[in-house]
Amino acid sequence: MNSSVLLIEQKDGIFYLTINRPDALNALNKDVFDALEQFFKEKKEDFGVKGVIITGSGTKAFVAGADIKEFIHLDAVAGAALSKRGQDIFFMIENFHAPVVAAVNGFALGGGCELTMACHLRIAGEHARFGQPEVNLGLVPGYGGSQRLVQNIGKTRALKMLLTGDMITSAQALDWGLVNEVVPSGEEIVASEALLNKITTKGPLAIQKTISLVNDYFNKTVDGFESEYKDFGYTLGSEDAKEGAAAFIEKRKPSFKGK
Ligand code: DAK
Repeated sequence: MNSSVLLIEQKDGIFYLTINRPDALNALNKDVFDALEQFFKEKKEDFGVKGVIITGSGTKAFVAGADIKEFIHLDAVAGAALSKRGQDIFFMIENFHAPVVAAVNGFALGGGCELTMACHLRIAGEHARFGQPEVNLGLVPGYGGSQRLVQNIGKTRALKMLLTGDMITSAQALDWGLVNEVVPSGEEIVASEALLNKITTKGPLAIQKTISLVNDYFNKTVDGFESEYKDFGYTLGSEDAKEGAAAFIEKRKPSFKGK
């Protein structure tokens, strides 16, 4: 599976997705959404996938937003339907069983900032810029930005970003907790790999369940504490937990099987 707007490579269970529309600063159009949806649908139950890194083509932009030239002609009904579809695809990313890292190599604006927030972790290059400039176009965010920005940086800061449309630097994003790490420009992928390589040494079931438990905190229809004690029991009864404890006692590295 490879489309020209989404380049997909794989090495040792880590998938590298590059949004590849450099002439439009990697703006999200229908083809990009189709390709993202296809990838995350196909890999939903593929536990051979240990992690995913999403980045943008070139050095200037991660993703400079939804493709303004594509959505401008839509009416209210079509716009709402498209917004819902984009949200659903971003939920697939947020709920993916393995960690997804956004390697933010430049502008992450509007839909681009929203895409980074659908990922579990964010590594930003020093030159990266984040913003939700929808108000400049007379719009509100359509792919979860009004919700996930508040989750990530709090209401006060989120409202300022959303109401002014101003961009923030990667240093500011780090200070506000929007990204996990800032690295020299050009080192976003290497740093994302290092982070994933650390995570992939842990128990795969525990990683899966941790992602889902943290997501439960924000899911108004479930009780995260209830999920936690159930998942605790589930992981405690797993072969991985027995292997983890045995490895500790025998002073060796665990060999987890994801069972
Ligand atoms: N869409 C389409 N083309 C884009 C683009 C975008 N979001 N961003 C940049 N480009 C294109 C430019 O048009 C230009 O193309 P040419 O003119 O060369 O053909 C090329 O990329 C290079 O851009 P610039 O010449 O502007 O480059 P600069 O370095 O001067 O400026 C910039 C970089 C990132 C500051 C600037 O390009 C910029 O402000 N871009 C737009 C940022 C933005 O407002 N993005 C949209 C945010 S709103 C929806 C759901 C969600 C949304 C919308 C609808 N529905 C469900 C319907 C979400 C909307 C958003 O994301």
